Amino acid sequence: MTQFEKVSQRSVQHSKPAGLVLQYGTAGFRTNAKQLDHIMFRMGLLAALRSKKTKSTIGVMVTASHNPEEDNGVKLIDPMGEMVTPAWEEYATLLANAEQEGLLAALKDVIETEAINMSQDVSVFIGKDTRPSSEGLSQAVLDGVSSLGGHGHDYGLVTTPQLHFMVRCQNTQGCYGTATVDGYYQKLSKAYIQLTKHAPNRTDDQKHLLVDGANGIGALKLREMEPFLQKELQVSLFNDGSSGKLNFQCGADYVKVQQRPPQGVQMSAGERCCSFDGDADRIVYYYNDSAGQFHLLDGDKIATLISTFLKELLNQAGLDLQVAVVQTAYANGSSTNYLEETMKVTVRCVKTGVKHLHHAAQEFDIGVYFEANGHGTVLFSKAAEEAIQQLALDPNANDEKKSAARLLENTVNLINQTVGDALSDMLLIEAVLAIKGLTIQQWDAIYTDLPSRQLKVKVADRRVIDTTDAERRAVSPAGLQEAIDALVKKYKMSRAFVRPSGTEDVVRVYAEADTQENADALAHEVSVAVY
Ligand code: 16G
Ligand code: ZN
Repeated sequence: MTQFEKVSQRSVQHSKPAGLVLQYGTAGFRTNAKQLDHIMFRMGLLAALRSKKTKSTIGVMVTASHNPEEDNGVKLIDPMGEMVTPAWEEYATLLANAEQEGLLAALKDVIETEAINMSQDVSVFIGKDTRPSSEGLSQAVLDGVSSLGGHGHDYGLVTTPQLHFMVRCQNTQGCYGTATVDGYYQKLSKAYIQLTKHAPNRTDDQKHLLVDGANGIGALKLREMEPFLQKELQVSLFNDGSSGKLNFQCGADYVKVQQRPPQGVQMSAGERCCSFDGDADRIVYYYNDSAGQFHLLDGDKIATLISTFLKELLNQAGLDLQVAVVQTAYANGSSTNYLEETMKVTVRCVKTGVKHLHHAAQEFDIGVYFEANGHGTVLFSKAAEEAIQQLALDPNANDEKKSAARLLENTVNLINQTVGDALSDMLLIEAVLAIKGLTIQQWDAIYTDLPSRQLKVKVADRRVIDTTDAERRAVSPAGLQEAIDALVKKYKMSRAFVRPSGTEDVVRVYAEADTQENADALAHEVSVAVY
């Protein structure tokens, strides 16, 4: 049987419902799990082709992140552990939507366009989250890989960032770490323990953190990692999946959108808490003050804490490396202002979606990127990593510089540079707070968020809205931006924008102003203008 006959035969067992059309969206395919079997098989095929093309290991993660438990989805991971390149997102959509009888032709199209050598070996890493549907769907991916004669390595239950990490380890021959879950824990925990040595005399209270695992994979993996941390972090884990439903009234997305603590977490005043999302690539922190008021520390606060820490260390080390922070239009105006005016850090604003932030961050020596929703990481250029390593080993450097360089070195090792990672970000934040001797209240007080409001508006066709300037201005329909400008002028310290969602059939509205009432009113008025 030829390869193509095999694909044809197997694809019948993963047949596509006629007429169903799905897009490889901002973060891969995502919809009700019942509609995804053929997509998974076909993404197995595509991953096999991408592996042949790049002569590298490719990753396929089965997850729908913060979506409800009934949904599922799939993301492809490129050789350096980053998200798959945009041209291949198009092939993904092409393959996904080919009717059953057109699948082989679509496949051959990709092979021809990309001039793929079909005798090349295939290596694909596969992972899945804890959804009940993930098991069957990841089998469908494996089926796709093997019908093109490929070898799929199934990592089973892992977080999305763990799979990204392992793909990078594999393709860099171990330079980045060992491509196993234990290798991941070892690398991160070693760096974390080294960093916390710079914060001696921490009390057990200071080492204590409440974690909301969103009833997902992050909870499982945090339990596994705990022994590696040698009590330098003492976790009380809630929503660990033992009874609650995934992402239901808990998790990072719930906390950020609802601006309230998750269900099922017992927090006392001032206690430091964080929430992961359903595949553990996002994190937000929060606490209740003594008056019972809830305070959220989102991606903007995290980016500020981390970039400040890095900048201080670079100064101490005497290293002339540029730190930049990449944000989206959703970044709170106070954070941008603080970073630019007080920290004198370069700030870049890009379109929503991790791939845009990641890409922009690659342009700097050190690029810190975070979406306000808590997805983010730090990228170090090769030159920056080398400068740090050299200084750490330099026999002529003075102790202060050397010590700063070693801290930077361990920081680099603690960060998952492939993608935002709740476990890695959590350890970094805990280490930074410990080293700087900051409580969560002190961190929160670095700047005060402007009150903001997000709304979504259902319209007949959201694609009539087109934006520019990193989604901060609408270019169509005619007159909309002028209307928004006029509304914004009515309020102090105000800003507002609209953009079509990339994941839902809605238009999103964002507004901020001097008071919560004004932010609410402005958001409401703008949504009326959209409608
Ligand atoms: C996806 C993106 C996230 C973005 C969100 C916006 C990735 C991995 N995830 O979840 O970064 O914030 O979409 O959704 O890129 P929206 O377009 O519906 O507002
Ligand atoms: Zn996620």
